[in-house]
Amino acid sequence: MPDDIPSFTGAALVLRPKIEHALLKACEFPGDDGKTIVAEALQYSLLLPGKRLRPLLVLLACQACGQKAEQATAAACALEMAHVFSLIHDDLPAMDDDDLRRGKPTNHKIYGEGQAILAGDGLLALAFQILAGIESPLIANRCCSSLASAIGVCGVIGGQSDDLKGLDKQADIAMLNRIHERKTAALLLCSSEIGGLIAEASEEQLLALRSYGRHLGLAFQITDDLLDSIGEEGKTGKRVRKDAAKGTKTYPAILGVEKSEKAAEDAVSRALAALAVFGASAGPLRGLAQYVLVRDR
Ligand code: GRG
Repeated sequence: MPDDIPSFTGAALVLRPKIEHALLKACEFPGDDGKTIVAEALQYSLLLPGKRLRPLLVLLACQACGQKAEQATAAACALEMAHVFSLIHDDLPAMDDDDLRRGKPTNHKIYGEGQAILAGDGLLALAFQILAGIESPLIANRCCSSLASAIGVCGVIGGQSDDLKGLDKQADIAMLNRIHERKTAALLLCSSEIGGLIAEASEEQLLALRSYGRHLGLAFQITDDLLDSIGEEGKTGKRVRKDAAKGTKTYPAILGVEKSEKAAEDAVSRALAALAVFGASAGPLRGLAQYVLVRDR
């Protein structure tokens, strides 16, 4: 397999600062004079240093379809906002009850539960507002619809609901895949699809991007489980060994570490195969899939 990781890291080096700048601008709320606590609370979580994987995916998918990555910057911010909504809510005491995220105290530890709930809600509203503002009404409509299904009952929220119900504690691999297809992969699928939509990709390209995002999402979740099982808190910026302590079923808990690594590699191979319809313009997307296997945070 050719090593495309440098192509991804090179692109990420250029694009991450642009994403950071756009995120900062997108959550300024001039009409609010920056006075409400909820604006400060959502800025806190949004602007902490995340990997910015979903916005990068939007930009690189747009580039793979032959357009300038920067063309999709606003939509990329929307995807990061939807992601951070899910992180803030996931960390709440009623959900995963976490005190550390991106190396800092979780939102509710600083602002209290009520404000943290509102900060998540505010981010999701802003994400849809940004997508609705895309110049072409047809593309705006398809992007809003894509994000709504990725976040909704058949996506992240449904996956989280099954997780909360404890389904993952008795899960076999098929059930675990089903939870993570929604909880993790749905938003990565949506990110690559939205990048393609902004670039006015063909239906064949959109299909390829959806398949890529879905397999990438599963690979990403398996490595997330591996990082929880064998990674270091100092590097991941979140608590580790939580899954085993809570009895949550994970890929390494069911398959063992070696077979989980193999499952992640297989998912990456499927993600790469989906990109066969693209030429050199998808090099950074290929590199991103390979990077997921070696990431340490
Ligand atoms: C509360 C509706 C709702 C959903 C919560 C985000 C989530 C769903 C759960 C968090 C736990 C988890 C394992 C989610 C899977 C997705 C995932 C690995 C999120 C972390 O994404 P990263 O590693 O985080 O990209 P950064 O901070 O780098 O953006």
